[in-house]
Amino acid sequence: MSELESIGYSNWFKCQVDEKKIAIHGVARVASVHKNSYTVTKGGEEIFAELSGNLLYGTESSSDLPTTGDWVYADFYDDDSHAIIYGVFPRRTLLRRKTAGKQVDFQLIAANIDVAYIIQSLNENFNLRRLERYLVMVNESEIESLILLSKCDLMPNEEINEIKKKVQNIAPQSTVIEFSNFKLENIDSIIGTLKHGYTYCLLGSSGVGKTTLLNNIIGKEKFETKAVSKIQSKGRHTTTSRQLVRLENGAMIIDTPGMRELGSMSVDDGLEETFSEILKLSQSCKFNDCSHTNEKGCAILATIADGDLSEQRYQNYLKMKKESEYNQMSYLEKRSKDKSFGKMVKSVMKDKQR
Ligand SMILES: Nc1nc2c(ncn2[C@@H]2O[C@H](COP(=O)(O)OP(=O)(O)OP(=O)(O)O)[C@@H](O)[C@H]2O)c(=O)[nH]1
Ligand SMILES: [Mg+2]
Ligand SMILES: [Zn+2]
Repeated sequence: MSELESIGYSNWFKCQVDEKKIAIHGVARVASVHKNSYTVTKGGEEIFAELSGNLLYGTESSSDLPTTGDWVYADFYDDDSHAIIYGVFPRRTLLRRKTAGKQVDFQLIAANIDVAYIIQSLNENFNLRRLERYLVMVNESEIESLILLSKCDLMPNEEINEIKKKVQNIAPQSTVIEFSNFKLENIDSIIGTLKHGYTYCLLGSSGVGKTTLLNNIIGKEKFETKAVSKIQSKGRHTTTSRQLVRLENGAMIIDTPGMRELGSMSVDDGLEETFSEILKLSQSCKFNDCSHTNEKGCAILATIADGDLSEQRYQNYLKMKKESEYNQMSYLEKRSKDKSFGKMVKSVMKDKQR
């Protein structure tokens, strides 16, 4: 296996190669993103990198610029001490969220992730609705998800089991593992889910214990293999940027800064997958165009009435669906909508003045 293959350069990416670019450039993976620079790796040391002028000034959307986990075309200089990036490979998966504000703009979280670890702490941070939001974001990109409940040292077992049941209810397909960074509980089970050549991402609010978990994983790995890799020994994972870390066992993990709030997301497929039982129910409503608000024969309302579907979960679904519909409109669509809204307001005002 080549060095690139060992850091995730699979056949999928080889098939996406741009023949013209590959003829004149090398290939590397983005390990971290900084304000005006990047680091990239070919499997060994991280290499300082900058964007070519064309890429920097010729790119229309910030979403087309490299993010952590991206595969890029690059030239290397002075014994691989620095590099220039010329282009970004198509992404197999992409984690992104809508930025605050009216304009349709996305903040990229990471690219080419195979599995996302969604982390919530069992004590103060636990929130099913927030978990649903993360699941939707992850499902939208066909990334597998695993749910980790942190700080289990702070909660009695019975309560943990109650919470796990609730989580399993909204995410029947996902594996759910409770763990403690302090007591090192289930850290080995988590390490057991990390596979060679795969890329993982730690997601969750600030303070849930993502970085502590990563350090525990690295620490355990070092202990068990008694080998220290160059990247790991630097051991500085200040979580202000997204950093790709390569483990001894060949898995890669990206730690991310905690997200304050998870903005509305561009979703649809993700919604359908996360709320699949609601979608299924809607197919047995009596009327095809059922709005699930007051119709007789509405399967969703009946299920809520029976207590088999939580009203809150349904409301969260409706809210996210609305957000998603708005987000899926293009910028121009939104502007014209806002304009016609403006016109309407004006004409209403005129009518009033008459
Ligand atoms: N009780 C308890 N506290 C923990 C555990 N894991 C982490 N903490 C504490 O939680 C705090 C936050 O941990 P971090 O690992 O920095 O959290 P993070 O998710 O990386 O946060 P950001 O980088 O801000 O996104 C620290 O004070 C940790 O000591 C745990 O298993 N149990
Ligand atoms: Mg952190
Ligand atoms: Zn209905």
